[in-house]
Amino acid sequence: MDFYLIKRTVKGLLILGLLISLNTCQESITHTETAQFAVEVSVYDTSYVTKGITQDTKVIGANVQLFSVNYDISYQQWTDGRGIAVIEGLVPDYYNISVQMTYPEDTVNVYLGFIQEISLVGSMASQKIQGSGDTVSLILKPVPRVSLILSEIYYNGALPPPGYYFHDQFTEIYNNSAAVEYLDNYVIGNSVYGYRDDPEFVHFDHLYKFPGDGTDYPVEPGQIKLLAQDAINHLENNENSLDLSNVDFEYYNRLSNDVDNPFVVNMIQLHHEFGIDFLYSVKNDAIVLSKLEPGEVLSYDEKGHILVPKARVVDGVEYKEDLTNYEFKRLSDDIDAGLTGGMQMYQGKSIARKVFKVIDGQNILMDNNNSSLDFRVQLRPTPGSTD
Ligand SMILES: [Ca+2]
Ligand SMILES: [Ca+2]
Ligand SMILES: [Ca+2]
Ligand SMILES: [Ca+2]
Repeated sequence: MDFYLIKRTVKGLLILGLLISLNTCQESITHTETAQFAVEVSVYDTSYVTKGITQDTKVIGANVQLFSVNYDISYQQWTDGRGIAVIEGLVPDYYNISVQMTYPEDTVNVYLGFIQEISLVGSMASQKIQGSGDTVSLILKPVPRVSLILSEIYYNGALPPPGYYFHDQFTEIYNNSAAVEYLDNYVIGNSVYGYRDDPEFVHFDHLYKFPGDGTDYPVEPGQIKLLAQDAINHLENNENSLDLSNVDFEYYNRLSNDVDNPFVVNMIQLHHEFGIDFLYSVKNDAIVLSKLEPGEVLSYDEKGHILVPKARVVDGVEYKEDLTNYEFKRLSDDIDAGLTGGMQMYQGKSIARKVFKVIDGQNILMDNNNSSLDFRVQLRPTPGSTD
């Protein structure tokens, strides 16, 4: 079976080239393993889905991706009839592994009796793979379909001049479903580091709520709502920035001298621990969208961070400057099993979801709860568009 190398960046090639030449030079001195090897990744699904379709737990045709932690190389392969992906050309390293499987609507309908596409995902972080004797097994879990998702986040800050301009951050919220959904009762915040293993709650140091009494702020299928840190024309402050004066919502911190565009609806402040505004980190952060019950009262942890029950989380995205740094992730795998970003601050870039497919003219965006798979970096932000 063919082996696919999907993304071998120039940097990866250079490093690999360097490694090979170093190893060649040092052959007479050291005896480090220079040979590349293959590893077998076995993929299982113990849920009703695969058992119902194939009468077995092994998953055939799953997409397996390995990301080398130290060498910036990624590999891709599909599982064969045994539910095993044989991935060749590895070098000893730690690997982040992501697996994704989609059963199309018609398959689900034939075998399970309802019309719905089902996606299964699984992941492992920093798995040590040293040689062909190592084996890897992964169990997949179905991804629940949600309607509203974070489709683009521009957190990175504008290119100079002037330097260090970060007031132009924005967030896109997209209706990825075929039904109207209302932003009323939704909250958005940034998750604090250190609580990834809390099974019950996500801990936030900032949390803001969309206004409305239940049906005041509809989002049509395929429609985007834009939320700015400040809804002004930032081009007046930085020539490489954006005009965000016509967005739908803005963060407004009533405790500071934050700007307030009277024509743009303010988000309601539920919790604000520090800063003049709700500023996303320009390097590392985790943004989470949740839907509260009407009138729901939230509690706090012992450090004063506000708590949202994990059962209310609708979508979450974690980004880091260093994409190999899984060890210090904030979000648990069920919210975001991956990491996106990987860029230096103040580059004027954004992260945006990839288009999975188009149905009746509507972009359906990728949401496997794994931002390593679902997101791409955009050289220029595209507020208001998912293309
Ligand atoms: Ca603001
Ligand atoms: Ca306003
Ligand atoms: Ca998601
Ligand atoms: Ca966009």
